[in-house]
Amino acid sequence: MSGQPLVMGVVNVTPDSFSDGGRYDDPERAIAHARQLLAQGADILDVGGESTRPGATRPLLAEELGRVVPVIEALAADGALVSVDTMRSEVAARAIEAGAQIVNDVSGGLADPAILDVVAGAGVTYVAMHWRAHSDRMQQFTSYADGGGVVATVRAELAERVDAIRAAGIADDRIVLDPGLGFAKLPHHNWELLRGLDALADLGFPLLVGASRKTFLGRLLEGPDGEPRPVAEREAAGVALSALLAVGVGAAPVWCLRVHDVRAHRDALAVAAQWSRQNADRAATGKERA
Ligand code: PMM
Repeated sequence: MSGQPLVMGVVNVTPDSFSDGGRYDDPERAIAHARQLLAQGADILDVGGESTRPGATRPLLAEELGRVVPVIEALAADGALVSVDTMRSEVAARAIEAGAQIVNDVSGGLADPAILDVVAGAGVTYVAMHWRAHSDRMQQFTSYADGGGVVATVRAELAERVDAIRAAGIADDRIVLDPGLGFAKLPHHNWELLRGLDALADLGFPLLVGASRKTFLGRLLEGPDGEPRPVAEREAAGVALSALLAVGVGAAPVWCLRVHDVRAHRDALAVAAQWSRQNADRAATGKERA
């Protein structure tokens, strides 16, 4: 592939996020954690104040604002490239004022369509993820049988979002798409999407992938008792996946990986880069590098 994926470090300022719930739920702790991710090589810091784990209930608007705005202000003042992980137009607007340059909307504009106008007006980058319903009921919407399978259906539903995003006036070079791993998906759907990224890349936009610590990895590593591997013990599987995606084994290149442990994923990308360099050298000279 050409170039390495960017690394987006997750900064969840939430008491109940499924991957790191409650560890960074006050702004001071979140800022300290985010600075650590930056020092480990995060290209983007993704600051979110709403947990989207399966079954989660939504915070009040004021709660979400109180969580993310001070964190974004501090990180933007540091000079970091900050994205705000929100589905709310009001939060997106305040986050942009505070210095966010990317709006990461897991609902792709479905939860609050006015978010598209906010993004268009500000001229910032917009990440549109594949989404079907809020987290308290999304796992009721895991049927992809009617649309030709999960890859074709997600592609078609993302294409519809692109139409709405363009209609709101967001420029093509500001749009990023995301398959939405774990959102209204069964474990096998996530694997099919990862193998079918080419079909999504074919829509013509950069891809962001968020696999880090998700349930489908826990299911892959389930124990003999049938219990999924606990969240805190899924990191290595996610790191292996990042290396594969970076090398582009059978799938389209990914523009950005959304991860929790930035250092571990950076290491995976270093291995992938070396691997790709050697392959390129071998192809060019027929020899291996010493
Ligand atoms: N996953 C989560 C939250 N935000 N944003 C994008 N663009 N893509 C994702 O896959 C995504 C996201 C949920 O994971 P977390 O609770 O670990 O943050």
